[in-house]
Amino acid sequence: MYKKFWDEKFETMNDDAMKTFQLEKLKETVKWVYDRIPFYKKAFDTHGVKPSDLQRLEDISKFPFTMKTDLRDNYPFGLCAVPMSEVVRIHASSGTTGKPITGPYTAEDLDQWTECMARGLWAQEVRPDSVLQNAYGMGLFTGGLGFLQGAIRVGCAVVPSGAGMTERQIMLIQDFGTSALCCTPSYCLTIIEKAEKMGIDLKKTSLRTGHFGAEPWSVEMRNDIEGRGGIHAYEHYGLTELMGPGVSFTCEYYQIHINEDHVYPEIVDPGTLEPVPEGEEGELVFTALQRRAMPMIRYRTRDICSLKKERCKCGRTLITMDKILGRSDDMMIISGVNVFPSQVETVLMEFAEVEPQYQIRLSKKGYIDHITVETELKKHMYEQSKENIDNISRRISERIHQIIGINVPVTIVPSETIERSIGKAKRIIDER
Ligand code: DLL
Repeated sequence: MYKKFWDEKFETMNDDAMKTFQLEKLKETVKWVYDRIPFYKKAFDTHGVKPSDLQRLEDISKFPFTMKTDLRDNYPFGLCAVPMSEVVRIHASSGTTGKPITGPYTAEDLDQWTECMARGLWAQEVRPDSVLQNAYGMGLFTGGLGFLQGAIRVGCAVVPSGAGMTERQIMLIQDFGTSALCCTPSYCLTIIEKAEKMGIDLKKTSLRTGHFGAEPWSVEMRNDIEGRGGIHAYEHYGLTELMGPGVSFTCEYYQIHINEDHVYPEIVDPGTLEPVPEGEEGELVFTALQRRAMPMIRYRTRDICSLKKERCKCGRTLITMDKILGRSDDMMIISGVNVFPSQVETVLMEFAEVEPQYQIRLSKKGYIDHITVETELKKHMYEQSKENIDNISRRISERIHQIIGINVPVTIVPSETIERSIGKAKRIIDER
């Protein structure tokens, strides 16, 4: 019999003990950065706070935020607290503009990250007898090596297939008896679609679990993946600035548990930057509790979600977060309404005729911003009369209006014209 939890002590720690642990680590961390990183010393001094001002957990709100721009301004290693001789790995996120965000790790940081990954994978049924196919991009991206390390620590058989070469992924699933597939949800859809085209039913393979993350995806998308892939679709969340994946993970009840002994979460109002009451939506902010190379203090993730401290049936006491609605950078304001691509996805996925592939195109007509949603139909549906197709796009448009409250034309594009993703799907095409 395998143990139920990877790290029972922390995963089931009671609230008071966790708070005491977090306070101790927070105190250490703010002192660590203040003493070692000129950026933080200046930021704290300008803000009029000292490490000794942190006496209770709530005192963290006295400290200044750290932003992506701070990382850019201090690129590549200005926020690194240790000499390069103590750094053993450097990851980076590609970033859409300018220089990447760097993520240096000491040996101890790597070990803790690995523990966080093993903890998540263990919660998700991965065991020494599992065959885990890791189709996250290997390289600077934290997804590939993060999952690799965690899986090695669990002791399962790892197939480091990397992202892409989809037919080969399917061959490996069949030939190697893959039971666990790790990739982005959009890449899993690409794999499922390809398998269906090849006449292979993934439900009849040894595949049992998916370990998805790195991009927003709706519950409806998850249901689609589970139904067509015959798997339980688990989730991971994280970001390069904090460690990569490993910040949080779902249990069997789809609750996203945060490794709160490693990262201290807060939700703030993105406008006022004041903390919001528990359960309310806002921007997720994290402070690293145990990192040495590049510990972030109150890092503004730009991810919109909420936190819940409820008893979970799985027995873990780790605080949970809701599914990420989207990044505030991806939020569109349409006729005064705030809209995230994931909300459009939720509506699209209500329609059985629609392929789970879409793009939101933003363009300019004169001075006016114009938005269209482009999606595909299931192949046999697309082969119908133009009238039927127009009818479907009108119905989707009406439903978007009903649910989200915005008027958006929906264009049905020919099958397979939307580029299939092998990593993070690009949902917004901004032509303005
Ligand atoms: O995407 C780390 C990761 C790899 C997480 C593999 C999970 C699995 P970055 O490239 O730095 O790191 O991108 C981080 O991706 O701020 C979110 O906006 C988004 N993101 C990550 N996981 C999820 C998720 C990795 N489960 C950014 N749901 C984050 C929604 C996610 N968004």
